[in-house]
Amino acid sequence: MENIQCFRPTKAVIDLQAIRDNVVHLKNMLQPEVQIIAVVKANAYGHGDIEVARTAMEAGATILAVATPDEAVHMREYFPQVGILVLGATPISFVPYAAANDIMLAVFSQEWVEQAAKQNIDRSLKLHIKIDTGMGRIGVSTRDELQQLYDAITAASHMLVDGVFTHFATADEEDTKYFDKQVKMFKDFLQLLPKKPRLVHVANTATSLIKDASLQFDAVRYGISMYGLAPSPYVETILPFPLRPAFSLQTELVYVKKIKAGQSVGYGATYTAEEDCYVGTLPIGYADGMIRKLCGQNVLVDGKFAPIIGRICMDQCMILLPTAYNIGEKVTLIGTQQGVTISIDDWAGKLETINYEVPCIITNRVPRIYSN
Ligand code: PMH
Repeated sequence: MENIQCFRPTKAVIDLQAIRDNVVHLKNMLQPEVQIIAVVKANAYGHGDIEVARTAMEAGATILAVATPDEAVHMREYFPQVGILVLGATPISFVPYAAANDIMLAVFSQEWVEQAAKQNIDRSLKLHIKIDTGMGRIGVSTRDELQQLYDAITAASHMLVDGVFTHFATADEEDTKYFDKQVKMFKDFLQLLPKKPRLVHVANTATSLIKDASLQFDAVRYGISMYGLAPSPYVETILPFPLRPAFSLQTELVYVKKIKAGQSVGYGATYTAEEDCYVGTLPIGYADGMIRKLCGQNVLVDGKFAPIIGRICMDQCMILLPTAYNIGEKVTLIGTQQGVTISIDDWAGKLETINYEVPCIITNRVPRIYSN
């Protein structure tokens, strides 16, 4: 895809080579026959789903996972051949499209299967049974439910148990008690299936990076590590190889002025200069996902830290400059300038959240620009 034209200098620059390198490293950790499911839901964690999917597949991924039917349709338009799995719940109304377009669906309800079986479909629907081993989100959680679900699928013509999977709640933590319980339950449930489906998959990034290789089964589902981020501070300390973050956020100074001691900046006049200083205005605000909680966060100008001052506006915010700079000076909000880095993890700390959330909250108004 061509990089789109944008006039405002605010952009998220996505380093596709970083994603390629991350996937290649991840692939090297796997047994040769294990497939990579690239988790590209939520616009590839805010990075841009089509470009990330293409890059991940060039580097060795063979299946794409999304969260919703609509995301699956979007993927199918760009990738007519590749396996696409919907990880979340799917309404019955999507079943005909899924069958006709070879979309794999997560399934966890016998009633859903019975309803789906009544749909007019002429090609086999590939279903992945979701077992809830402790995440408490979606999935069958008793042996009876599993048995009934399995029987309902095999009784229906045009339906296939293509896969079985679960998701771990604490794979990124040092304490393995809860994780081990989930593993045991999954393995026990797997034994109940009369026939092993084509794709058994349980591992997310943390499971694959720091747990037993036997949990790779037939495929692993890589999300956060593809994007070059660690799933938790604990996993960060024991990464088997360095990850390369792909997401950076860039803009430019659109206005610079000198203010006098005592002058204030922004809504509510919450910042008042203690001495004469230079203030820069950036064309990015909370409508771009830079929410007001980021007040005080540093950005980089000329390789130097400059804090956001005053309240962040909808489309703009102000920074305290170390000295006078020209309009057009490059500003890095996330990324590296002259060897100095502000990371997604820095933002996550400031926002009191996890790194996963940060690129996801940068809204679509910020164009994603790709570098190779
Ligand atoms: N598999 C499932 C079912 C997931 O929901 C996710 C991430 C992954 C794999 C990939 O995990 P990773 O990014 O840690 O590698 N899902 C979510 C979520 O729902 N909220 O945060 C991450």
